[in-house]
Amino acid sequence: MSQSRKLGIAVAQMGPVHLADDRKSVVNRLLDMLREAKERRANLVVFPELALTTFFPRYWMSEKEAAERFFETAMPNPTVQPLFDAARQYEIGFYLGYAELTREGQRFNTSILVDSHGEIVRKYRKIHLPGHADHKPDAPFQHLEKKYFGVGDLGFPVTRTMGANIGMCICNDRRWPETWRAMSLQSAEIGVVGYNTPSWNIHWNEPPHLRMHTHLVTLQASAYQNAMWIAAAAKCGSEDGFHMIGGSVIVAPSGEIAAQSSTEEDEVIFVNADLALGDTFREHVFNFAKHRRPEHYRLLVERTGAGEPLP
Ligand code: CDT
Repeated sequence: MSQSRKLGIAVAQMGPVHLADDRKSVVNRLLDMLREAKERRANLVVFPELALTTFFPRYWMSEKEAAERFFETAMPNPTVQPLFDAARQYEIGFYLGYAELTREGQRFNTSILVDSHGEIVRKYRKIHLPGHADHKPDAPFQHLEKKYFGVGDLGFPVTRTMGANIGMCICNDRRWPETWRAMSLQSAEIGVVGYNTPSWNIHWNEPPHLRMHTHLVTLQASAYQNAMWIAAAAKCGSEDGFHMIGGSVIVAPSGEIAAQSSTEEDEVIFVNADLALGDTFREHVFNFAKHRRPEHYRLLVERTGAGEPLP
């Protein structure tokens, strides 16, 4: 067993953000949790996807209206600056999801990694965008990520910062094995992810009782198969009557859940994680250099949809 390498990981789950809640009150909630994470000796705190607003892709509106109401044109900006100041003051890094409007007018579902000096060290733009772009007037709510966001153009980044190799993804990305393998091939020791997962899946037949199951089974298998810690932060509970699952977790490289939220409110969970726990798996069962056979994986990049069996 290698020498232990500790990183204090906190996940700051958020309860609902309603349409009427302003960004300032949301940032105050994030600040409270950042301080609590620091008190619990965290080096890094993970906030959810689209943390500054309600999960607005459930509502039909024009792209222009969405951009004006829900997107950030700069990061940091005066409203979120206190988070960056607190990161520097308390020497704690954070992951934060938000809707990004670029100077060129592109819209992305984005997350940033901020280090313990309060500096943005990496940006990620969500690649696997679920849902639809058309209006579904008969559905109880929409899932319009394909309307409001472009597909991310920054790959799955892994950054060496705060003593760890940290990979980023967002929500639906966590259900795809390619996401985590792209990180582990860059020697990620921890992957961080924020999510908003509606409890009712209106677009295919996954009943509410499976929503938590598929969320957890995905994260646990991905942590194990890629020998990495995974820290996942929900925004959850009932936003203006639309319920989303909680289940924020910190998963060890063994696939075991090391911490899990127990509410659907703002809640901090914490693990003093030993990054060296992944070494055993990386050196043996998942020693990639020794055991992977990429010459037999060509279909993974040649095909998008499933096709005929190979002859
Ligand atoms: N935000 C997000 O990506 N949510 C999806 C729900 C998709 S249901 C159309 C998720 O995978 O949790």
